[in-house]
Amino acid sequence: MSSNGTSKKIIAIQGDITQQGVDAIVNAANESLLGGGGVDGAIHKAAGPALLEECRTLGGCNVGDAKITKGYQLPAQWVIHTVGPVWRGGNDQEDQLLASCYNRCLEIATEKRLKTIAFPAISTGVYGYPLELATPIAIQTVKDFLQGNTTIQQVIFVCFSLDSYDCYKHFLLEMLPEK
Ligand code: AR6
Repeated sequence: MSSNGTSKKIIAIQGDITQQGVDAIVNAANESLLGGGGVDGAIHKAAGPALLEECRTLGGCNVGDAKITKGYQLPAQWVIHTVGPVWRGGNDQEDQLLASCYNRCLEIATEKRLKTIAFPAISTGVYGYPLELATPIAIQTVKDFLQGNTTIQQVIFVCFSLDSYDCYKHFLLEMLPEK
């Protein structure tokens, strides 16, 4: 499932983000940056203990912000750790904070002159953000960012479940109809 409105590509796949051979994968972390469950646990397990050692030097991360580390044993060269908002019903700036996560990751990737980046569905697991509300924010934020000045050529949304893949397919068709 892909869209090619410009030469920069946005695609969704179903898979495991730890297997992606891109320049950077994004981790849906927590404010401590010291690991956890979900995609965070999977990334730390696949990267090996050196990732946690580097994360310990970062001093945590605020909600809506991001920090970069090396990828260690991952096929990806870099990991960009971001902290999504916990869903509290929608009146606690969740949408702005979620958009900020995507923007900060893309800014950091651009500063490093990276070309390819893979995102998980930030906040839609343990943090409880409804997938059908989070997905259009993810797509719109990436689409807007790619219209500006960036080295990024390809953004991959890596969907762990079939449900999330179906959701991304639906919104990509609706929001990026030029295919
Ligand atoms: N590849 C891609 N996506 C995955 C993978 C994977 N290997 N594993 C899970 N997902 P979550 P959050 C999907 O809970 O909601 C952690 O404990 C998952 O299906 O990982 O931002 C952190 O330390 C879901 O769609 O992250 C924090 O404490 C998406 O990744 C907290 O969870 C995000 O689910 C962050 O919660």
